[in-house]
Amino acid sequence: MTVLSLADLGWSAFFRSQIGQQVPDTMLPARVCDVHRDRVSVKSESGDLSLILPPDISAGDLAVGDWVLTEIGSGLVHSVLERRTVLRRRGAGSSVTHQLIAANVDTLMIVTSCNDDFNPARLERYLALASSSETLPLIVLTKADLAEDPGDYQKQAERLSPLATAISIDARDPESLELLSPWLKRGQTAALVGSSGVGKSTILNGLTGLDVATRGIREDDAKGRHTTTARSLRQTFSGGWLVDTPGMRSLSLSESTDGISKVFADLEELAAGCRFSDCAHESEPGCAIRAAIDIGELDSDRLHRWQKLLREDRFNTETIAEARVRQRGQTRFIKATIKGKRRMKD
Ligand SMILES: Nc1nc2c(ncn2[C@@H]2O[C@H](COP(=O)(O)OP(=O)(O)OP(=O)(O)O)[C@@H](O)[C@H]2O)c(=O)[nH]1
Ligand SMILES: [Mg+2]
Ligand SMILES: [Zn+2]
Repeated sequence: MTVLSLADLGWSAFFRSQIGQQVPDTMLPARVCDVHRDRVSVKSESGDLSLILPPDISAGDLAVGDWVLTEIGSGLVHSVLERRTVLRRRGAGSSVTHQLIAANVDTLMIVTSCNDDFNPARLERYLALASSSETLPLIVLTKADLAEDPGDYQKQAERLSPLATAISIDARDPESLELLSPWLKRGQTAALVGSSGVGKSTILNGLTGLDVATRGIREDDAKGRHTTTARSLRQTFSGGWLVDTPGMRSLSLSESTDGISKVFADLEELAAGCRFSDCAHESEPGCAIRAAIDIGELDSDRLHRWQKLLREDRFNTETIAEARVRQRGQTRFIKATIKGKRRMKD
């Protein structure tokens, strides 16, 4: 087994500054590669370890890519270091909690295919996620080998935002995968996100030499079969780190207003020129957005996608805030009842 240095693992001054000038002799920093129910597998300068979670840290508090400290010989996670970046999404269904996707990621590789999976509204969501989590977005268009004109998908993707760079590849071809290596230099971390069946694990296998399971998509609608079920962090041939994730059915945003602003910077700029500051861009006089649509400079679909994301973000942010208040209220209520009962007994 090759011995990895802290720098190889992605360590930087940001993490060192949290524990003083030098790592204490008794402590070992380690990077989380897999999160299990009661333990994490990590990589460190002393090799691979499996660390048990102490009672005050639950699996949901940890993400792949996290840096933890362990007291040498204890076999336990001692503490989690503050994250430089964190990717999270709103939990599925009616849940009002956040789910961690990965931590300390430099590049968000937004994977979609040159087929029916390609969807501007979904890409904009991922771009907003990249922006609000301060990771660099890279749109990776797979299955270029099956498309008549992959360049067209690339152009459509890059038109979505001033932040977007798009690359089209055949994920099964090692030469094509080389195009991703500038984002995976020694110690750099990228996360693969996107729908099921777009080729995330195929990319991981090609760049790491691993052989994790991949599976064909349904012929009729290009949908995948949710082959990958857990997140993992693995080292690439080029010395970078790649997070593979299970395909997401949907990405629900909350507390991402900043991210949405950046992805739709052009629309925000236009809206600043509307006569009314609360213009809804419908039929108000002096609306700069409608004017841009009328002369064909702006696509009305893009306006609707922007408004929809803003509404959703506002709603989800409010529900999360309300739930926090509600939870606080509930705790107080339970305590009050317990006290009340005691008093009755006295
Ligand atoms: N022709 C072609 N097939 C590809 C390409 N990328 C992936 N595939 C195939 O697409 C299918 C799905 O790939 P996976 O790598 O399992 O997709 P995934 O994104 O990991 O899917 P989940 O784990 O379900 O989220 C497999 O049969 C791959 O061989 C590509 O660029 N070209
Ligand atoms: Mg997979
Ligand atoms: Zn307007």
